Amino acid sequence: MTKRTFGVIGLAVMGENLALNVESRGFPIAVYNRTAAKTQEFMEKRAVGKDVKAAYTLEEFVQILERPRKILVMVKAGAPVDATIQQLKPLLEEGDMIIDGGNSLYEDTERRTKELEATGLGFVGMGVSGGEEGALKGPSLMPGGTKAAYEELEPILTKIAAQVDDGPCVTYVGPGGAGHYVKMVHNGIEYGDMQLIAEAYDVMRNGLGLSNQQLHEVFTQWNKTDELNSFLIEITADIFKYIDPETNQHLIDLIVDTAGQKGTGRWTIVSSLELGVPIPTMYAAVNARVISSYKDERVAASKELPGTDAKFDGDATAFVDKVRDALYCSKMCSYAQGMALIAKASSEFNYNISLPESARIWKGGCIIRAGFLDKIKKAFTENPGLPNLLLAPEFKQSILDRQQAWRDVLILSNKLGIPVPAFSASLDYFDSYRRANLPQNLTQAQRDYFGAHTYERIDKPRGEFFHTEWMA
Ligand code: NBP
Repeated sequence: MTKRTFGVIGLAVMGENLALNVESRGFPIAVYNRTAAKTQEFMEKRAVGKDVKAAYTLEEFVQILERPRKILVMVKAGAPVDATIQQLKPLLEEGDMIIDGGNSLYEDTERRTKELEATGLGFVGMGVSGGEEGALKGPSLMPGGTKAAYEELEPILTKIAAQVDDGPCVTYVGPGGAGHYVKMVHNGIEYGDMQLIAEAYDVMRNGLGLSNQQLHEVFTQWNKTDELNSFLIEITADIFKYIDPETNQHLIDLIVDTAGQKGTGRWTIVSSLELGVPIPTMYAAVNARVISSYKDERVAASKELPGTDAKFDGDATAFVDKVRDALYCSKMCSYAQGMALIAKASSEFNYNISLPESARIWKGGCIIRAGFLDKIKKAFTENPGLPNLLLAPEFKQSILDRQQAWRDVLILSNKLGIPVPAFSASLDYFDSYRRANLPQNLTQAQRDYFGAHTYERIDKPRGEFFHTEWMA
């Protein structure tokens, strides 16, 4: 038997599909899963006639791989990744490489990279986005870690990744945990996008009174626009037309309004707090999922805490365009926050991440894929030192042209009592960022008053600190 070019450990939905993707590009593969029955099932149901060899022990698995061994670990993030690495390590030889394609915390990836590089092995922490379908047909890949290992893997990764007009959706992101960091922020942005779309839906459904059919038409139309064309808008349009075969009703109306989460949104927020980068849109999105989970309390509170009887009495069709503008403005703010977070992490952790490349590899395959990412790529290519995406000429003009509509949507939502936390957080971000003066002069005065924390003065050079005995 010829030795296998690529090995995959972990045959759940992602591992299976990535394995088949690699095989379909002409690379002989080996597979292994902790539970042998799953391996058997995969071989019988999905690998028939394919160049796949199953191994039932890790010893057998490493023996059938050509050297240097290239092993993709696609198991549940956290302890299972460490357990798998510890079992593999004694079986590998210098130059072999492990790729962790799970949603691992970048700090874990940092630790694992150091540990494996110290033993002469390569370690690539690779964010994978695109879900089941992307894994099979072409995901967005965000690999970081051992550079030499990435170079060995590049011919395979560039073939299995999604392909867009300017190349495959993969690049070497940076050392250590850089790949998983960018994947984490991708997921934070995904939370933001999904929440913003949910708010647009709420305003249009419960504020303007649009039907599911009308919402289907609106999102279909939005998906044809330069600004909003994206995977998430496309699937949203589909969702509004889906009829539940059991009840013959729109399925969307039958789904319980509590959103789950697996933790990458929370990690993004924790990191942003540690690095001191404001990402209020993503924070609002995570909080919105959390409060949605308080279903029983909300149902009880809805009987105790009435809002307002106000109704929308304008032209719904015209207002839909304002909602579209509010969504686009908020989205620009959310991506501005995400890119700023990546830039800060890159300098703090010496990741040397290219912002145009980060935007480029999200153009295809992943959940946040959108036409608009090309504009982000261009903005950071034209001005690598851009302090904030909102200052790039195109984004600046887009937001200035739409800001009144955005404010009108917030005014209406507040009037009707419809919560729009991510729209609001985005507008507050915009209004805070664009203001030369904020009220934190008062915060400083208070801090100095009760804690002698000192303050700087506008009529003295920055860096000179003053304290006042306020009680005197
Ligand atoms: P899961 O996250 O559900 O993990 C299941 C796999 O982990 C099985 O192969 C299981 O083996 C293995 N495993 C577990 Br659990 N504990 C193990 C251990 N101690 N040692 C060895 N193997 C162990 O699979 P998934 O949904 O395919 O996701 C895989 C990774 O990709 C995750 O990190 C996930 O967050 C990430 N991801 C998922 C998606 C998605 O759309 N699902 C998208 C992007 C990234 P067993 O069969 O023996 O139990």
